Amino acid sequence: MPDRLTSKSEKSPLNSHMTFDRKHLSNEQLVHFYRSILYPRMIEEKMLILLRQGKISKWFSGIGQEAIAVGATLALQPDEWIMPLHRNLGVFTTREMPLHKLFHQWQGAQEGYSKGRERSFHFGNSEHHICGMISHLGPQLAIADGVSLASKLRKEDKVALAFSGEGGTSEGDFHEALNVAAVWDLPVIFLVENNGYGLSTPTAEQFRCISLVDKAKGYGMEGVQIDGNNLLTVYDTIYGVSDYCIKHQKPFLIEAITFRMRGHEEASGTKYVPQRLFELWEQKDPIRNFETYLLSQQVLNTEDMENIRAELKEQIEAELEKGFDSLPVVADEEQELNDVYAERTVFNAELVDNSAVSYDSPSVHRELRLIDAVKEGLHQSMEQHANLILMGQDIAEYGGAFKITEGFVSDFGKDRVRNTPLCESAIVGAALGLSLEGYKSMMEMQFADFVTVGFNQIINNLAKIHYRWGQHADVVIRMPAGGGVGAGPFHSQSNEAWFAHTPGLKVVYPSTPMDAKGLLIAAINDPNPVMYFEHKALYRSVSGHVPEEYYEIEIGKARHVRSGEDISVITYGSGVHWAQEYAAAHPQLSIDILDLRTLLPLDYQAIRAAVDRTGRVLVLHEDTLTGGIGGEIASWIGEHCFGKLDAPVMRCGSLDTPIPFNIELEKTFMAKSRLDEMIRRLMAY
Ligand SMILES: Cc1ncc(C[n+]2csc(CCOP(=O)(O)OP(=O)(O)O)c2C)c(N)n1
Repeated sequence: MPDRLTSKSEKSPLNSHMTFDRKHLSNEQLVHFYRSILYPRMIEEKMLILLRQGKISKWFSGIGQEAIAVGATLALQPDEWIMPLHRNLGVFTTREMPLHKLFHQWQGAQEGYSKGRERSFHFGNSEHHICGMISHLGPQLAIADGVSLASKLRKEDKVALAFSGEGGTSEGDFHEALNVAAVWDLPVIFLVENNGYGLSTPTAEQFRCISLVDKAKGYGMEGVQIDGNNLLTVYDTIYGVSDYCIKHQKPFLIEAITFRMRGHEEASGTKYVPQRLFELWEQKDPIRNFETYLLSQQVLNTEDMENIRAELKEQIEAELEKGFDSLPVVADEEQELNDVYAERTVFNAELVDNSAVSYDSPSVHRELRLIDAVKEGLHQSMEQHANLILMGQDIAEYGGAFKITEGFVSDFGKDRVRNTPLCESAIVGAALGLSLEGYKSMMEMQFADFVTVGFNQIINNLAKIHYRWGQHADVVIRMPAGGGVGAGPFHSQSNEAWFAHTPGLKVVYPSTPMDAKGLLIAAINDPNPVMYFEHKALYRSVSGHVPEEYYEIEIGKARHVRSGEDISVITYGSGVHWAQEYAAAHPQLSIDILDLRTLLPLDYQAIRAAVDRTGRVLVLHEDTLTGGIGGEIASWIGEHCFGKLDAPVMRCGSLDTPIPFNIELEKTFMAKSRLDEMIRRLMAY
């Protein structure tokens, strides 16, 4: 336990009498602290008026809890990351974000931090080292793991701090983030603001432990419960804890006891809270108590305080005047679409020129299995990018479930090839944290099926962050997918369509060894989150030419596999091989095959060309039929190429059932079993 944690006040946080211990803080510092805590309170008081006047839309009040946000921020260095929540205005003001810009943000104005795309505190800013929340409670915690891992890898003396409400501690993300931080010895402070209620739910209906801080022990970390309304206690604790975390390279859990003096948000009221609690906590108001202390220490007198208030009031008015002066939002479709993805700034055109990697004229012919091509692409990427970190279950010494990273630990070391606990959500979150700090990362899902437990981070954090506040997520998630291996409903799914529906992600799905290597390299070079699907049944069954050099296959470009005149099969992954086999077995039919290679973004030009070549299109995929990407492609063709069609676009997908274990059942499930019938129907049309 750090020395600085021994002040008297934190031992009995619920005593209504508040004692302050200034330790070595000078009068100037105390005055600075006073201004820092008063400012968000005065801003909020003003916001409550503006809310009533309909000038802002929603407000989550932090009145009564300011000592936590302000004390914590004062205790950290300005370049240490903080992941605040909806009541933590004090973090934003203490990091000196200009109020007029914050006000633009709250109004949804173009000049705000999220260009009007996000509400209230749901934004971040790397200049201020603040990564704001998404609406979902919990995912912010693991992002702190990631930025902290970055500092640890760089051997920088830094800590990261993530907030949670006591309600948020019930989320699985809380458990995962604390566990990963503990196992990886990351200097992260997890700061729980226990304000008694999660919306209307009191702590008695939220958890059964006596104190949340008791959970620390379960994770193998230290923890302390403090009076969250005592500014100096919060400051001193976090100052000391950050020292401890850095020195010992350990995480730490702090439970700050406080109370929410207003409703969950202004519209939700406080009827469910007994009145006596308000009366009790009124006595513990963090600002009034601090004022009493400053007066008693003769640091300030009442006139000084009045002057400070007047000065802050003037500042707030001036800032709001600027804040109200925003331009009307003019929606520009193109701009909106452009901001979904980060631009690739470091772009080596030579890598995607691909003359050396042509399928037709291989420089030096060398055959690799698809699995070896994935491995080579990953290995060369590790050599190329010193800042690329690999994470996944059993990927270090064991080499991963499919042995793709076998030998990587001896080549690149355990810092960069990291075994993870079984915490998919936290690892995706940590990958985002690494990206905030300029790292690239690749996470291996042991099986694509397990992505469901990391889904929220991918769909809501990685995919949306660039559009929301301009931060890229430089993350590749490798997804060993697909069936045909008799592995049943949870080790065989084709779940690419879940992601192809999510703006902000890129989805690639190679079918050949050459593409597997080139697309993986391209995915790692891309600053956006890329879901990289690799079909398990193709790993060892498909071999092909793979150039030795480091090269890319451009994301978003389909491959014309085979020319034909009768029918175009538009497909990807295993479908490419089914279509090729079918074409070889039916030489009387002239079959044209297009391998999409990327499912998001789709190569519409190549799709149009495939329609033009034959006028008859079958979209084929291993994924189940309903809601598969085939429906999207068929619909696009109907809309844009109707005049070129000689028959309706047809789809061949797998049965709309979970994927069965028994190999005979699986055969019937698979789209391949209906391919002949669908081609005959289409040709007969
Ligand atoms: C995953 C998730 N579930 C539900 C909600 C809806 N919700 C928003 S705030 C809130 C209460 C949160 O309580 P707590 O974590 O104690 O924080 P507090 O609001 O008290 O600061 C709930 C249930 C949400 N935002 N995210």
